[in-house]
Amino acid sequence: MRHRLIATGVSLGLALLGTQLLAPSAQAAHPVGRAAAPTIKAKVTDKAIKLSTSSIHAGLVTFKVVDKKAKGSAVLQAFHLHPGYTLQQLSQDFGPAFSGDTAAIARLDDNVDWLAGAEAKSTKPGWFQERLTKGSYVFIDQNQQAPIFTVLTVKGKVHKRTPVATHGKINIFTYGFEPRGAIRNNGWVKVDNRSDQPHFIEFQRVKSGTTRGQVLKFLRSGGHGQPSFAKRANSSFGVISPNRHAAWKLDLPKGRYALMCFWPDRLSGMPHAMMGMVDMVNLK
Ligand SMILES: [Cu+2]
Repeated sequence: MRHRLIATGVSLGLALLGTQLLAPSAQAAHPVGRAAAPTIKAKVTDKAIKLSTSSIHAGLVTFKVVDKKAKGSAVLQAFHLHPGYTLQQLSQDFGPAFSGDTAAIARLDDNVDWLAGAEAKSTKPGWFQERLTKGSYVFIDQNQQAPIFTVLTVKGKVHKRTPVATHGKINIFTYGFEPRGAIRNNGWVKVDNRSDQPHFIEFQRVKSGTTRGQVLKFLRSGGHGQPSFAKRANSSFGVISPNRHAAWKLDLPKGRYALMCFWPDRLSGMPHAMMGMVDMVNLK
């Protein structure tokens, strides 16, 4: 079972020393009828993240993540920095935060709007849909150490666009997930962070009958090696801030999955999963 930590940010500062991303100047919105959300393709290679457009009007946007790396999957992550907090500061806070430094965790939680993301494998793209308002958004690959990022400029007033049809929902609380309705193994699910901290979701397939207790016991024992209950399939949904929601497209085999979050806790410094943020769901 993977314990992926977000290490990318550690090196981000090399590229954007002292840079601060601020909202661009206002631009008049064009009145249009309600349309489907536009799709931005994000191609992740070992050297760059390329978006199919560098600017878009505000509103719902669908992201299609394509993994073109030599090896390993790509986890695209979108975020927006609050004024006064720079990519350099973010990059300096990542390492300590994932080592349990609660002051660094609090800065990551309070100075960044985490706007979800999705994992793409070489064999299948990742998809997520998010409502973006005017501003500058940074995209990184969680699975990459190199200082690679790109920026999307979102302009104008929010256009009303039709959301994707979702099946079921995953509500996120501190510290747990509440899967609702029939979540499909191959389809869109709504994700709603109703808690007071950022979280992400790791889906890990497990053998049928595996219990939450078994998964927790394994994690708390240090999570070494491959547990007997684990199966191969997995996917992850990016970090999402409190009071935000998004949609995520699952493309996994039917079966039983453990849902876990390893974001560091601002009170204890521990990854949330160690504090019990593990739940089970059956995908049909
Ligand atoms: Cu969490």
